[in-house]
Amino acid sequence: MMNSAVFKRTSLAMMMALALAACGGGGGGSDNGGGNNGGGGEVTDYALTISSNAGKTADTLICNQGSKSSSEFCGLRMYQIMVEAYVNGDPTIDYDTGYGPSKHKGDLQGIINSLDYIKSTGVNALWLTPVFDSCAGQTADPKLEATGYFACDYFKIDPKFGTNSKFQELVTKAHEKGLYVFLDGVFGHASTKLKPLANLPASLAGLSAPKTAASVPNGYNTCTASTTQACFDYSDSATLEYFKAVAAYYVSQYGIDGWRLDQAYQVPATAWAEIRASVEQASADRAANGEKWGTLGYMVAEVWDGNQSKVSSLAYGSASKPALKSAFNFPLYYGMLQAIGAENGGASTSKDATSLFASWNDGSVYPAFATPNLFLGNHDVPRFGDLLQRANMGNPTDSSTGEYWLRHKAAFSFMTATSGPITFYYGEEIGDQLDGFSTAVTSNCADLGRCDDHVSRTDGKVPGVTAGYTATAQQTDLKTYLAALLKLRDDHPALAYGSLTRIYQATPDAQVFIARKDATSDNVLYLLNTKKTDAVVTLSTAALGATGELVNLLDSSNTIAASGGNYVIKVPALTGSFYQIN
Ligand SMILES: [Ca+2]
Ligand SMILES: [Ca+2]
Repeated sequence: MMNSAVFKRTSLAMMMALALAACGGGGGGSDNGGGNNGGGGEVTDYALTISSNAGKTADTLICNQGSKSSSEFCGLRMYQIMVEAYVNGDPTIDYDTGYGPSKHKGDLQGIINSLDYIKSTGVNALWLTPVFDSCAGQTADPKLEATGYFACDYFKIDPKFGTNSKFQELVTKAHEKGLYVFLDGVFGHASTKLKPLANLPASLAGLSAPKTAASVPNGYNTCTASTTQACFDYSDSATLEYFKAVAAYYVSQYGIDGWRLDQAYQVPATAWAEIRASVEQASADRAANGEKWGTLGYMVAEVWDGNQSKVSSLAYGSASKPALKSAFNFPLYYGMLQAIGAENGGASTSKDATSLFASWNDGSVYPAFATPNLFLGNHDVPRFGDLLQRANMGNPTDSSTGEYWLRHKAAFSFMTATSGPITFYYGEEIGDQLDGFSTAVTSNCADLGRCDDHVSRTDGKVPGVTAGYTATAQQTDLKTYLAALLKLRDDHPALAYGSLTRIYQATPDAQVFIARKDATSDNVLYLLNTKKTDAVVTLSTAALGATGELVNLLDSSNTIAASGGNYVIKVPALTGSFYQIN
């Protein structure tokens, strides 16, 4: 979770940001690339002519193979909830302290109360940050206890969040609404107050305690024991057996659908292979018993690194020795920030659409089973909205067609067009940000709750559930757009499972990303304009590989027929467009 060795991409385009920052999203732009904007103030649409395509790429990964049957994981649309911050459903149990700006009153009842809202965003899965007992009030850092990332009892739900039966209620009710449930597994480190066998279920009688060590010498494990954490030693087989049992138990007993795995590099890849097998067996046993839920067995690693090779070795293992089959796509996350938003370095670091398919994030080094999970933010990084504000790329007071909201929509559209699982951090659906925060706080940030690595943990905002919260028109518009995108993704296998053929993303202007997605008979053209000027794309039928009519999938009244061997497609500034290829 925190204190990760962050691989941060540095910008090559700091100066470009000044040119980009000058204009609004509504047509007042000066960055039209053609140099023909002098004098009258009229902005000519940016024109591109494309007569050939760049070819099929990255179709070795399992989600890019055009088949829905290749992996159910590819269709996941996850919603991450920071439990301690999200929604206060039970005022008798509150942490009242923690890292970040929320009031630290969140609990399981608050999530149950919010399930209809969560479902309405279009997601089909929940990821809850850790919910196990963290021995509140007993350790050296009470704020850390609230995060859940330092558990003292893996078999007891945190009394500050609810009870074991309340957790079962949450899983059951989420399943009734068609939502998978994933827990957050921290299997490399724990609370200094660890009591691993205190509430051991009868079905696991005889299980030995995992072994802890002051410092774990193995090269894979970056954990060092301290006044706030214990470290698990996987050189002792008891440790592996313990976590195999924990991981399988929540599938068997509660019917969870899998795990998100915190700081996955703290557990050796060989151990992950065995823990994964344990979860897969428990999931298969439920399926054999006729259970509908608790049968997916999805496991996704957090290896916070922009270097694909490190993600590959620490999370995926190798083709001959697979470890985990999915990992968060940090490399492409950084690519999205560069192309559509900004990294946390203060000034704008906007590059161009080439960051969306660069050699450092194109997935080419991963084994074929790899299932990267793309996200736009999480509890450890500033929210996308605050990064936009930091880089002077818009504000939430912008109109719904203003830059702040368009950049959110552009990022959501790119995620929608990317094969494989995707994850939204709570509040992104409404473009949430923290009022009064945009610049990085360097002095006393922990006490202020405004360090970059926890400032995104704002209170959840759920209409009708969160007292005093009413969505603005812009927030409602963004959430409605996201729901439409996610329905599109559900309806069109080309989006979540399709191969990707890159049509254009190069000179003379690299700020428009154009690709087609294909899953047998489902064929979609996706165009993303990362410029602040509308683009008119003249696309040859040869480059697209089709001659039939194009139908805008978000506006069926918008159809485009080829004429003279070309399609002429207008792509508004900072907008992603989807067309059915006929
Ligand atoms: Ca509470
Ligand atoms: Ca802000």
